Amino acid sequence: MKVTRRDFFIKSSIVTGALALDINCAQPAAKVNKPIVLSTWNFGIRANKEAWTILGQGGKALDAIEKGVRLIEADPNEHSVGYGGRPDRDGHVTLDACIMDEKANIGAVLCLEHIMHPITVARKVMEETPHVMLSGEGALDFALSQGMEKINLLTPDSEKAWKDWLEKGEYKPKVNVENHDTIGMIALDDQGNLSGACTTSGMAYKMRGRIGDSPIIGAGLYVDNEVGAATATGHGEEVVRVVGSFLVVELMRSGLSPQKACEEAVVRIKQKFDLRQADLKDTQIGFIALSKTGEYGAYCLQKGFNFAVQDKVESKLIDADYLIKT
Ligand code: SD4
Repeated sequence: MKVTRRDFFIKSSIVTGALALDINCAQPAAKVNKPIVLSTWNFGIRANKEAWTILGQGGKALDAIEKGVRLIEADPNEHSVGYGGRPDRDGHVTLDACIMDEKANIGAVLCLEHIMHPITVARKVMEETPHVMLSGEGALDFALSQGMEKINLLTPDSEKAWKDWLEKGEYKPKVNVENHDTIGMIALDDQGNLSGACTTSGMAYKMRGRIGDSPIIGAGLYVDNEVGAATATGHGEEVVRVVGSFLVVELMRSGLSPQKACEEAVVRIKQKFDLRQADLKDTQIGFIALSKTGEYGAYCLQKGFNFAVQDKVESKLIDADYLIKT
């Protein structure tokens, strides 16, 4: 049979197409490290273990992160989250939290008092209301309407520390120094879905009504199920200024690894200090990030921030690398 020039082109393009298809099929699928969970600070080890009771059974990241951070919220010996948290300078323990799932559902509570588990109230805001944020009295009323108990969050320990602080009453919030650590947790489940939670009592002895980054979606936490998730800890005002967690996720979207994205976000924060000629000596900011493939990274402004990772292989605490080395 005579092969015309036209036939030749059709046949060769089919072959080329098939080859391209073959090449695509031959590409090994990117290995996904899942499930995996990351949390800020030392208590992240315990929180991750708690989350793993769900993640390790093939459960949902959303359920795992809520369960994981609740453990720390309920611990009176952790003075930076939930029950036993340091109060504001007038003695009120006010809590901030937010949650985000793989479908971009979000919920947050700001300046919530008297409730043990702000993260659960945030989840209820997400699932039971047409809104995404509730604050103060309204958040408390809502929590009570959901059957949550009204309690005193100021433990004797925290009350004593506050009264000691009042003797000087010097209003100079120092983040790392006052050991004021938020728990941010991000996880990738067996189904390949990401979710995150962030919960805190905020900066110790803050002004009444002060809100940091932690309950602000985009600042304290961000999840994009196509790309990755990030969460922040440290001096909230500085994280809000660059919409930190959203920035990290967007940098990942543009091709940076989770590690490089966290580094770039911290550099961006330092640039804003420089712009204002502000002193960053007593400031700490840390980010952790997790990609859709289970790759992770972390970075902070200065020495002292660590984070916990748990996957199928191990559970470990890692000291994050930092920007200011002098
Ligand atoms: C805040 N980002 O309220 C929180 C505090 C914190 O480590 O994370 N400290 O600004």
